[in-house]
Amino acid sequence: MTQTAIRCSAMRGGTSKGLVFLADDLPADRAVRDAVLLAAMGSPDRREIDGMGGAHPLTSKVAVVGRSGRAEADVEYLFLQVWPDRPEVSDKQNCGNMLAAVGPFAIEQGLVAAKEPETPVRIWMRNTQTLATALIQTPGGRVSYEGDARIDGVPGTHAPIPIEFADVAGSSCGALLPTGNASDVIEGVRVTCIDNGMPVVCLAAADFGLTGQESPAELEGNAELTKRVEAIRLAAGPLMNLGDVTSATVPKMSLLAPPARGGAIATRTFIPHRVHEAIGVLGAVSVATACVLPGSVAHDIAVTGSAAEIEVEHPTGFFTVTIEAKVSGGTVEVTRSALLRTARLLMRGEVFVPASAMPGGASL
Ligand code: NQM
Repeated sequence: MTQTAIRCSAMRGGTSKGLVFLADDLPADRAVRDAVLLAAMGSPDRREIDGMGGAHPLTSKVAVVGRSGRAEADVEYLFLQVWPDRPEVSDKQNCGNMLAAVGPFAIEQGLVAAKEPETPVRIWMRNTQTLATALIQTPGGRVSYEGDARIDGVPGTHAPIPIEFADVAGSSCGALLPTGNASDVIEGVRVTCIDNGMPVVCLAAADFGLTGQESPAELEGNAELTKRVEAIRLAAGPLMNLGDVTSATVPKMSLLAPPARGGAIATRTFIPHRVHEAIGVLGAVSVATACVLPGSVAHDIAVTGSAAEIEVEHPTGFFTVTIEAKVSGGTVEVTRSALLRTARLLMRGEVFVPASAMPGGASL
């Protein structure tokens, strides 16, 4: 069969993995682009056997990177979630994990000149129209992936990639608290709807008869639970200014419980149908923000001191979020959030899609 070759890199970004493309290498037409990405990943198919996708939302991701014309940014990053088992590509959410791969990719591809010994890369996140700055290790003017930074959910250690967000509150929902309340009752359950970079519905695990220490497989296998959580999600969507979220990957649904391992709060997060083996980056930022918000479901459960670091417990460890916030009365204003990720270039080359998926592409 005649196939079309498209340049791309396979990268791990944080606890996620996917393909990273230069914007110019993909079709400009959105429908054609999506058909190409579905073919590249092997979707729709639960196993994504005929493509590069990893058969799980966390390993079926795409980042599209190009130069930015904005004064405040070096590059632009569009995140696309390729559903493994549905012929759908969604740009309705951001991804802070794949974001970690963007800086190294931009330097490797010559979009940003490396400095000595590290290079800040200012990234305009197109999904949420917000800015992140990632600091990439570039000793000798080359990206270094080696180092002693460890993030839970990834074996071994790698070069640290600290990432800072200036102001991501309300980036998808229009407000940090899109319903205007620190807590609401939806489908009879008390919830906190919050968006500090990722729309998240915070729920108390105890309200579902859970400890919050269950494994992702246990939670996914609990049909009654998944039905209730999805009913709350569908009702929360319009209340969070997200409209009908039936086929959207947001909001994320985070079941919260008191910390069990010395952190601030325990989480189990539906993203939104599979349960995350860890927690998403901006998802963790939203949960951490809820922890310091008086009157929220998270605030009532969390054990937080006065330190700016919030240790979010998840199924495979901890996610530490640094939050600088002004809490006054019942509101919170987050002035800065920061966290640590790592990333690695896994493969660079060409991905092949059937020529029928990309009419006019260079064929083999
Ligand atoms: O919340 C998973 C991930 C994510 C998204 C998800 C993410 C984020 O772990 O910023 O990173 O919640 O869909 O990659």
